[in-house]
Amino acid sequence: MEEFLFKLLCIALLLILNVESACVSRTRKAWDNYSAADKKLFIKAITTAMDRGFYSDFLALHADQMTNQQAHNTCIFLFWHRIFLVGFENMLQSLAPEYACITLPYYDYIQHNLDYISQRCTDIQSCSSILRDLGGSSSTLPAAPLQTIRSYSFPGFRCIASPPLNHFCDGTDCMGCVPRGQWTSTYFNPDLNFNRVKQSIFSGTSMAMVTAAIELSPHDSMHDTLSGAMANLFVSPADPVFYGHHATIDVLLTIYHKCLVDDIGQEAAVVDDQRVFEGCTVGSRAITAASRVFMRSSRLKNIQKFFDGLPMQYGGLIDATKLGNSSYTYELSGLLGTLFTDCKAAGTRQRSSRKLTSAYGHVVHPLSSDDGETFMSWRRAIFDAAMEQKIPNVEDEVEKIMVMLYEFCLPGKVTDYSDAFKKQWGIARVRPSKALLDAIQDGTNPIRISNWTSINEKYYQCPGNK
Ligand SMILES: *[C@@H]1O[C@H](CO)[C@@H](O)[C@H](O)[C@H]1NC(C)=O
Ligand SMILES: *[C@@H]1O[C@H](CO)[C@@H](O)[C@H](O)[C@H]1NC(C)=O
Ligand SMILES: *[C@@H]1O[C@H](CO)[C@@H](O)[C@H](O)[C@H]1NC(C)=O
Ligand SMILES: [Cu+2]
Repeated sequence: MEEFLFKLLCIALLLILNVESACVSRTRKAWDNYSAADKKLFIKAITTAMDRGFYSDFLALHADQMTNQQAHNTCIFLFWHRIFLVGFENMLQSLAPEYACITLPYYDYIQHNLDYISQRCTDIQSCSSILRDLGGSSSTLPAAPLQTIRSYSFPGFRCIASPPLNHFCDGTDCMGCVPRGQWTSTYFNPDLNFNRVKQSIFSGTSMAMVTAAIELSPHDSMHDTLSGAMANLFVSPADPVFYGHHATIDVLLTIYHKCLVDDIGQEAAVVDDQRVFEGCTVGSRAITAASRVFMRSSRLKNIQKFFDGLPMQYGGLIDATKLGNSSYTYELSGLLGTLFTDCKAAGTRQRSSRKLTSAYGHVVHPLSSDDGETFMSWRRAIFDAAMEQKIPNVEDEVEKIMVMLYEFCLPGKVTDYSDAFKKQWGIARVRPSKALLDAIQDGTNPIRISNWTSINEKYYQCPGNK
C-alpha cells in the first residue's frame, strides 16, 4: 500500500514537473497559423523582453561591428542567425512560466506573394497579418521622437509607436517607437516569390553558394522592402519583424538540408561534405565547422545563459532537430510545405520522391488552395511549352515570366535596391529580379517560351508584356 502511494506520488510529481519545465515539442509556426491567444501571448512576451532589457541585449549583439561582420556576407550567415534566433527564443521562454512554450513565428511571405499575384491583397501590409499585428506602419508618436538607434539615424522615416514598439528601448534609452517604412504603399517584388526562393535553395552546388543566394534573395530583398530600421544591417533586430523574417530564412535552410539528406542520406550529411558545410575566411580569420560561434558584445554576459546547452561550433548547427534541449521543428503548409516535401520537383512535371521522404519530425501539409493550384498549373503550362519548344533551363524562364507579371500586372514595380542600402549591406549587384527585368527588356536575355503571354492571360488574365 505504502509502495503504491509512493508510486502515485512520483507519477503526480513527474506530471507536474513535465508541465512546468518541458513543452511537448518546440514547433515554430507561421504567424498566419497563430490563434488570437497565441498572438497576444507572443506580443506580451516581446513587450516583457523589451521592459527587462534582454531585447536590446540581443540587438547590441547583432549590432557589434565584429560580430556583424562575421554574421553577414559569409559562409556561416545562416548558422550564425540560427543560433541567434534560438538564443532569443530561449530568452522569451525564460521570462515567465506562461511563456515557457513560446516559439518564434515565421513570416510566410512566400505564401503572401501567392496572395499578392492572386490579387487577394495589394501592399505588403494588407498581404501580411504579421505586419499589421506587430503594429503596422501608421501609428506615430505625436511628439517628434528621438530617431537614433545605436547612433544610426533614420531621417525621413516615421517612428511607429503602436504595441509592442511602444516598449522599445535601446539600453536605458527608451524611444518607445521604431522607424518603419510606409508599408501600405510598399509592394512585394519577385525576389520573394516561390520561383526565386526555389532557385536560391536548389541552384547552388555547394553550401557557400546556397548561403550566398539565400542571403541575397529573399533575405536582403526583404530587409530592403520593409525599410526603416529593418533596412539597417546592424540594428534591424530593433524591429520584432526581424525575428519573423529570419525564422523564414531559417525555414529555407531547413528545407535545403532536408532535401540534401533525402538525396545523399543521413550518414553522408556530415560537415566534411561541402554541400552541408563550407568554410571561408573572414578578415584574416579562417572559419571551419569546428570554429566557435563568434559573439562579442559588452552586454553578452546578460544573455550568455540563453545559449547554454547549444552546440557552440558552426558545424553543430546544421540540423535544427539536433540541437540538444533547444531542438526545434517547423510546421509548414502551402508553398513552403510543397517545397519541403517535393524539393527540386516542386512545381514541375517531374515526379517527386514524396513516398520515400520523411518529415524528420517537422509537421508538413501540402499545398491545397485554389490559388496554389492556379499557380502550379501556370508553372506546369510553362514546363509543357518549354518541352514542346525544346527549351532548357525552364526554371529561368518561369522566373523571367513572373518578373514581367510583377512589373506589368500588379500594383508594384520591379526596382533595384537603393545605393545606400547596397553600400551598407555589401551588395555589389543589381537586385536579381531587376537584373532579369532589364535583361529581358534590353534583349540580352529574352523570354524564350514563344506563347508566354497567352499562358499569363490564361492563368492570370493579364499578358505581362504591357
Ligand atoms: C495555416 O493557415 C493557412 C491559411 O492562412 C491554411 O491554409 C493552412 O492550412 C494552415 N496550416 C496549418 C498547418 O494549419
Ligand atoms: C539546456 O540544458 C542546459 C544544460 O543542462 C541548461 O543550462 C539550459 O538552461 C537548458 N536550456 C533549455 C532551453 O532548456
Ligand atoms: C503554348 O504553346 C504550347 C506549344 O508550344 C501549347 O501546347 C500550349 O497550349 C500553349 N499555351 C497557351 C496558353 O496558349
Ligand atoms: Cu543579421
